Amino acid sequence: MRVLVSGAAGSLGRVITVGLAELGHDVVGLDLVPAPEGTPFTWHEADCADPDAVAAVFAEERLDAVVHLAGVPDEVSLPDELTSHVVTTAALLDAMVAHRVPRIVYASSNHAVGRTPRADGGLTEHALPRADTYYGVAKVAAEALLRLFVDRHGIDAVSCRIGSFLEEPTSLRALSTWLSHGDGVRMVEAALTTPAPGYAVLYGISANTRAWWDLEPGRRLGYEPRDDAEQFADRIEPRPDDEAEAEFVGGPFVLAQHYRPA
Ligand code: 15L
Repeated sequence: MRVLVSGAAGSLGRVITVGLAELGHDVVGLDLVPAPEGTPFTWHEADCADPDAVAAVFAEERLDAVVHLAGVPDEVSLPDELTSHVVTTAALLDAMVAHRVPRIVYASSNHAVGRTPRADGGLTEHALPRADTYYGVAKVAAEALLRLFVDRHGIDAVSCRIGSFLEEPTSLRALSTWLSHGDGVRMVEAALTTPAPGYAVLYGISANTRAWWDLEPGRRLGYEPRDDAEQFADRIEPRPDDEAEAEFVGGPFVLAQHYRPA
C-alpha cells in the first residue's frame, strides 16, 4: 500500500513510518517540518490544516490510504485544538474523496472519553463521547467527521483511541494505558488492512495485565497486541497524583491544571 502518514516527524510518526516501511508499505511522509536527515521515503513539508497544501500533495501522489497522526498532543486553546485535529482531518478527508483514496486510520485518543469514571467498568467501542479537555473535544469532533465521511462517501475509517504511546510506561496509570512502539505499528497495520471496517473504533493499548479498556474491538479488526506493561511494574515509583489519575479514564487530563479559558 502507498500510505500517506501525516505528522510523520512526531512522536508517533517517527515510529509508525519506520514500522510500516518495514512491513513493506510504500510510505509518504507529511509534516510541517522538513524530513529528518536520511529519511528513506518521500516527504512533503506542508500544513495539513491548509486544504490547498493538502490538495497539492494528493495531486502529486497516488495513494491507497492515509494515516493521520498530526496534531498537538496537549491541551491548548479551543480554537487551536479544533484547527489541529478537526480542520486537518477535514482537509485530508476532502482530498481523499476528490482522489478516491478509500481508507483513513486516525490517531484519536482516550481523552475523547476521558471524563468517563473508571468505576463505570471496561470501556467498549460504544462508550459515549465524554471529553476531559478541549483536546478531547477536538478528538470527539474529528471522530464525528470521520463517521460523516464514511456515511456520505463510503470510505473506511478506523479511529484508534490511543492510550500512552511510550517506549516504556513511566507512571502507575501507564501500566494500564501503555501502547508499546511495536504494538502501535501492529495497531496501525491492522486498521489499514482489516477488510471493509466501515467506521470502527478501537482502543490503542498493549496487552497490559492491568488494562483499563477493552481489547476486543481491536481484536475484531485484527489488532493482536503482544506487549504487556507489567514487565516494567517494579521500576515505577509511586507519585502523589497516582490516586487522582486512576479516577477517570483520562487520568491527568481530568485534573484542574488542565482547565483553561476556551
Ligand atoms: C494523549 O492522547 C496525549 O496526546 C498524550 O500526551 C498522553 O496524554 C496520552 O494521551 C495519555 O493519555 O497518556
